[in-house]
Amino acid sequence: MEKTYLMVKPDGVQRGLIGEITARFEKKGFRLVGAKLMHVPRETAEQHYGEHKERPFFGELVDFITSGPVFAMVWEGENVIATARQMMGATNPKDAAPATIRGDYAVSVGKNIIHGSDSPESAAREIGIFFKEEELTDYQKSGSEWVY
Ligand code: FUP
Repeated sequence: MEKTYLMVKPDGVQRGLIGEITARFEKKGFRLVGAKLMHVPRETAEQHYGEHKERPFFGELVDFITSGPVFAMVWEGENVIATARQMMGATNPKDAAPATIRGDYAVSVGKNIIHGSDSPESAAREIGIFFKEEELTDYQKSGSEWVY
């Protein structure tokens, strides 16, 4: 079963959106297998956003993600990587469709509420950056045969 890394960014935590955001993925039928509220160390943020190192916004991006606690999560389910990206909406909230998380709650690209892995490779990499194996829980939801 596929797993993805999702993270409510500091703006989402400050605005009290953890419950709203996690509720969407729960109701969709995905399974939360790991979660923690944490301050991201600067080195971890630089590693996480390593692909953007040369971009002009890299410094601001790292400053932002380390500016307050984030809610780090691992979700599991069929096609969860791509489906979570659809549920999040476009990176720039001005292009994000209504009924997506960014479409409903965000205005600017610098503060776009949520991060989600964009491929199986980045999901594996990001889960490894933020979680130890023993922090992930393997369990079945009762009645899950009706969802998957
Ligand atoms: P996403 O995968 O949707 O998080 O988007 P990217 O990996 O392309 O970008 C990572 C983060 O960099 C975004 F969430 C916001 C920030 N960003 C900017 O601040 N300015 C930009 O022009 C592009 C991205």
